[in-house]
Formats: sequence, C-alpha cells, structure tokens
Amino acid sequence: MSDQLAATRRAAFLRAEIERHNEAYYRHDAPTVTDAEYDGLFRELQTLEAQYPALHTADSPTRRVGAAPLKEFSPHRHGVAMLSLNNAFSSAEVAAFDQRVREGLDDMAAVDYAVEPKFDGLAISLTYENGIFSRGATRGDGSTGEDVTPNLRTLSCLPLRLAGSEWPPLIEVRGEVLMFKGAFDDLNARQRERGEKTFANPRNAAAGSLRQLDSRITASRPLSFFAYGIGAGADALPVKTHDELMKLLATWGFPVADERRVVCGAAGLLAFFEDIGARRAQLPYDIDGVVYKVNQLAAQAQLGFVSRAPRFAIAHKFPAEEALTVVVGIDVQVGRTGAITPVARLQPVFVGGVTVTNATLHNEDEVRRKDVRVGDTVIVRRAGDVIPEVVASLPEKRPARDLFGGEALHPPFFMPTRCPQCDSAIVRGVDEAIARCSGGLFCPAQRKAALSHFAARRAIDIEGLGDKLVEQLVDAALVHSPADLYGLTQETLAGLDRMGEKSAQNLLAAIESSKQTTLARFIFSLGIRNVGESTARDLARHFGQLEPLLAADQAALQQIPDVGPVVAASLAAFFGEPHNRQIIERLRLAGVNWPDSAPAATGTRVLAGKTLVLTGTLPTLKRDQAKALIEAAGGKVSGSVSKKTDFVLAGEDAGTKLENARQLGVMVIDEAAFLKLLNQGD
Ligand code: 5U1
Repeated sequence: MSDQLAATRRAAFLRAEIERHNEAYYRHDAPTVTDAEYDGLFRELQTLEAQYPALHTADSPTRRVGAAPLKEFSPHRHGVAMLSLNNAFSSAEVAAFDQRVREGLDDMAAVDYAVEPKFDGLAISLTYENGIFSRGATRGDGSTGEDVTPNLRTLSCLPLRLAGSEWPPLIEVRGEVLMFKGAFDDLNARQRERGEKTFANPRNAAAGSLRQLDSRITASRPLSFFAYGIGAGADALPVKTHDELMKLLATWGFPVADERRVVCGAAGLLAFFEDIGARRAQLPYDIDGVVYKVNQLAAQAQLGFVSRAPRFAIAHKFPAEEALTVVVGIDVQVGRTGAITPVARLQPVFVGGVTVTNATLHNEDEVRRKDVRVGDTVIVRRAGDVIPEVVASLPEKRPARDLFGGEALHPPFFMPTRCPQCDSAIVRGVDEAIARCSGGLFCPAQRKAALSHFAARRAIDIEGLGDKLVEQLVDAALVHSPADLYGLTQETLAGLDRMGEKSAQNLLAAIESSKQTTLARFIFSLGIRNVGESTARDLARHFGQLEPLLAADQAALQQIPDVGPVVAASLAAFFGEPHNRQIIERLRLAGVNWPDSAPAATGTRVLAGKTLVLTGTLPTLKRDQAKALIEAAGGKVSGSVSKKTDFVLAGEDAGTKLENARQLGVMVIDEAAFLKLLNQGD
C-alpha cells in the first residue's frame, strides 16, 4: 500500500473515530475515551492533514478548531427565505390563531399541534450538500444573512457530515444557536478572571460568540444548537408531520429539544404554555416563549403564508424579562439583618409583566463591576417572581451633557458610611461582599427581625411571641427594643388585633418567665452578627459574667478559642454602640437574669468530660437552661442513660431514664445538687 493510500485510510478512520467520540461526549454526555486519548487521535489527524492537504476535507473534525480571521462576513443568500413568526401574547390571541387555522383548513375539528420552546438565541441556517456541511449563515433580513461558516464548523454539537442516508442532495436545516445557562455563567466567570468583557445574558453571549471574525474565538465559546425546521430540500423528505421531521433530524445527528410534544386544540396549546412557563427557570437554557405549529405537513402547506410569516405557526411569547430604562437615582436599603443593598431607582419600565421602578444592584462591588451610575441607560431584568435586577449598564448611552447643556457629571457610586435609617456606622467585614448597618436593635429596619430573634425558643424563649405579633407590636409603636417587651401590660396589649384577655395574660406570663435565663442565651438573643448559639456559649463559658465581656477589646476576644477577627469585630461593633448597651442595661433592670458562673480557666470546668442525662421537670431551671449550664461547665448532654453516663439530673415526673439510672448504678442528682456541683469551681 502506498503512503498516500495508507494516510487516506488512516485519516478516514480517525475522522470517523473522532466524530463517534464527539457524538458520545456532546450528544449523549457519555464520553467513550479519555481526554488524552481523544487529543492523541485529534493531533494525529491534524498531522496527516498537514502532510497531505487533500485529506483536509470540509467535514474533518479538525475544522472545528477555527480558522484564520476574516476581514468581514460575506453575504449569503438563503435557498428558501427564513421566515419570522407572528406573536401571540394572550390566551385570547392563541384561541384566535387556532380558530384561523381551523377555518383555513375548512374543518372545525380539533387540530394537532407540534409544540416546542422558543429558544432565546440566534436563528441560523445550515446548508448540507450531499450530506456534507457546506455553508452556515445568520438569518439577516430573511433573504440574505451573514456567512458564518467557519464559526459554525467549530460547534462540536453540529454534524459536519450527516448520519443516515435519507437526506436530499441539498438541504437547509434551520435552528437556533444558543448558550446554556451553566455554560454562560462559566464563560462570564472566565472572562471576569481575565479582566475581559462579560455578557449581559446567554443570548448576547451566543450572538457575540458566533459573530466573531476570528473563528478560533468562537471555538473557545460553549455554544449549543437546536434544530427546528427545514428550508430548501423540505419537499423530498419521507415524513408527514413536523414531529416526524424532528425525529428525522435527530437521526441525522442534529440536536433537537426534548421539550417537544404533540397536543390537541387550543386547550392543549395553553396547557403546554402553562406547564413550560412554570418550569422555565429550571430549564438549562433561556426561552422567551413557545412555538405552536400545525403538525400535519400537508395542512401546513394548505394554510401557507401571509406576508413573511406562516399561517400554520405562531410564537406564544412570555412577557419580556429584560428591558432598557434609565437610572434616576441610587439609594441604599437596609434589610432585616442590617444588610445594606444598593437599589437603582428607575424610570418606570414594563418588564416581566409588571411596571418596575426599583431594581436591586446587589452590593457595592456589583455596582462598581457593572459601573452603574445615575443617568445611565441600563438593562433591567425581572424573571418570574425574582426581584428585578440591573443586569448591565450601557455606558455608551451615557449622556455627555446635562439638562442645561453643561458637561454631565457621572460620579461612580460610593457606599454611604452611616445607615440612612439610624445613622449608625455601616461596616463591611474582611472578605465580605455585603456591608451592614451596625445599629443592631436601634435600627428600625432591623427591629422586627431582632425582636423575633430575641423571642425565639433558642434565644430568650418567649412562648407565643411570633413574627406576626412582633410586627403588630412594632407597627403599633408599643415595642421599639426587646427591653420594651418587659414593660407591656394587659391594657397596652388589649388594643391589638385578635388579642383577647386570655392571650394577653398568656403572653405576659411567657414574658415574665423568660426573665430567668442563662448568660449564653442572653448573648445569643442580642442577635449580634456572626454570634450564633455556639459562639454565645463559648463567650458565656469564657467570661462567666456579662461585664467582662462588655469590657473586652478585640484582642482579648480573640484569645477565646474559635473567636477570630470576624467575630471579634462584630462583637466590638455591637457593644461599641451606646444604644445597644442601654438596651442591655434596661433588660437587666427589667429583671432579666441568669446564674453567674466563674470564668472558665483551663482545667477548672467542673463538668469537663462528664456526660449528663436530663429527665423530668426541674423546680426552677428550664431544660434548655440546665443544658446550657452543663455545656458551659464543659459537660455533654446525652438523650439516653448508659453505663457511660456520669449523672442523671432528675426533676419531678422523671420516667424510665430515672429507672435506668438506678438499675445501672448511675448517680442521680436533683437541681440543688446540680447547682452546688457547678459552683464547686468558685
Ligand atoms: N422552536 C422554534 N423556533 N422557531 C422559530 N420553531 C421555530 N420555527 C420557526 C421560527 C422562525 O419558523 C418555522 C415555523 C418556519
């Protein structure tokens, strides 16, 4: 065999192998070789083609890597015009479409429709001559588009040679190039890392990636394609319905969407619209509506076209999720946890089915990254029920002149240093994106959340004081801080909605009983940022009393195991605000108290290494309080008694745990003995 012949046969084998692996990888998500093996085959084919240029065929997978840059795109005249679709925006318009179809078919019986997503990408036409991909073009004006063949060749999901055999000698396959949401996020992350331009949405990313003069750039972009129709070559196909056509396209190697159905009548169309609309956010790609097509191809032909749109199909569009508008101001909003969110005040714009006047800018870094300034034209997005957001600013539309003809100033956004609600300092932690108001309990925006947190079962534990009641108390200006809860009376509560005498009595009793607590619970109940239950326990254990905690500086705080610079800074900021200290003082004056314990010094925690089991009702301590005291003293609380249990702390009505303890010979203690034990370290 001559070298040339051997190379030809080897190249054919390599092409087939590489396409087989591409198919497995891109269409079935099931790789059949390792990356290294694939690269080996690919490089061998490239070497052969460089040696024997005749082997570099139009359908060679090596064409997918991109070619030398073009100066401009050449025009490409489509064999059959690329149509546009008429739109429907309401159920009534869909019903009218169905009515027109049935009248056009002279048959009022229900019609079968093929339904599919309307992909939010870029329409393209792919020409195959004798099964080989020869040309690819954008839609353009419908008759002539831009020739983007080298770019389309780089899409691994597109067949360069058609599989099967039932294709006509010349065929135009129509569909949409798009970018999946995940691929879009990855691309933007990469662009950001390299300091390059990011894309506002997957559609822009797909269009920007396909319309590159340098196809090597397109090759590096994660583009996908879904086929949805045929231009030239449609007459000679062995199919009778659109659904069969889609299945045929799939056998030739084209990706077609799974989200396709055949439904009956207008009710079927609307049910599909509802169904996919509900799942829209979960789909891996963006869609902007659904497309309905009469399924029978003969019926499609009978219905024909009106101007440049088919009578047999319609796009049922979702309300646009993105729109352009102008930023008239940037304010900051204080959330329930004190998070400060910059918000763009907008010229009203209809988007996502509602009029939007505010959109979140997320945080200071995002405002900077997107470079959003007052006066800018921005893209606003409202998808589903998600809070409207500013996706991108269009600085090229930034006006050069102000209303009076002077030079327009567009200063960048700066985060304020004081909270607009309470004037406390706004602080932003190390490595944190979110800035927060340090006002804590004093800030009205944080008051309700702080009160709910204070009253929670794991905090000061006021039974019956839920979010709704907190809201009523704050709205009626009866409570401003947790300390005010202890001044509530039967009379003040009587004015509240659905607050009968008995409910008021129960609430007051619960407030009274919450006064007896533990230091750990008290610290936790203050709602200090980054101070959860476990940190609160560590602090209580370390300091034993509140005063030394209040006096500790950040350096002293960081001496405590598990307290780092972030927690220390939160504590310092919270206790540094005089109003927070005032509230603490008032709570203590109201009678909130806890058993003091000695500060823990290494080795003096009396229950270190001991396991206790709680059972029955203790005379004064609540179960959680006893648990906190045990843990503060270094002990562990277990749910069941075993030989390893050191003590069973038993109250009234103790049940089987007490019996088990007696049988196993475990020491049983009551509350008085327990408190004595705790004080042994004093
Ligand atoms: N999914 C889908 N999109 N789309 C767009 N199908 C579909 N069909 C189209 C267009 C313009 O046109 C055919 C009905 C000719």
